[in-house]
Amino acid sequence: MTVAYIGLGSNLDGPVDQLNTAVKALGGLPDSRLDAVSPYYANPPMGPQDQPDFVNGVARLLTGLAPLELLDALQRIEQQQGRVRRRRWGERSLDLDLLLYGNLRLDLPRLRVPHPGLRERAFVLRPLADLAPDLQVPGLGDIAALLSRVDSDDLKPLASRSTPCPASP
Ligand code: 5RU
Ligand code: CA
Ligand code: CA
Repeated sequence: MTVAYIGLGSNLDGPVDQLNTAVKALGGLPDSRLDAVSPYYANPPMGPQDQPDFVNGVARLLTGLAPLELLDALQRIEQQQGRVRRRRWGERSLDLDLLLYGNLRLDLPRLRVPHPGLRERAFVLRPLADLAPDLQVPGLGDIAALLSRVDSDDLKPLASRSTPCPASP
């Protein structure tokens, strides 16, 4: 079994529900066990800014799937949830990224691991650090040093991943 970290993102069609549904689907993947899910963070879009804020988080999966098998599985979950995507770097209802796969480094046409955007993205580094404060990112060093180099002031932790607000009395 290999420890894989999956980035979760959405800014369309009920982002928190999208992430919760995806987390359930991750838990059902063959030959795999969902190990932990970070808090979710609302945060402004990077790239094109004329789109809604995102909700982002990270899940940790123990898996016997090979990297490309896992990538296929992530893309199937995106499709099963009816992924809508309008333009490059634009709004989408669900984005699942394979961020890390053990200590592997991969540079394939379909898949680069560690994820090439990791270094500059607070919305990935912060939840990764929540799950694994002592993580060593292959080729990039320790997560705390990486996190200290980005601005995470705009990340707003959401109160809960899935518990609805109680009805007022
Ligand atoms: C350029 C810079 C393009 C950073 C992209 C997300 C990037 C995003 C996301 C937030 C994109 C790739 N912004 N922008 N969360 N994805 N906050 O998941 F990430 S498009
Ligand atoms: Ca992404
Ligand atoms: Ca993606």
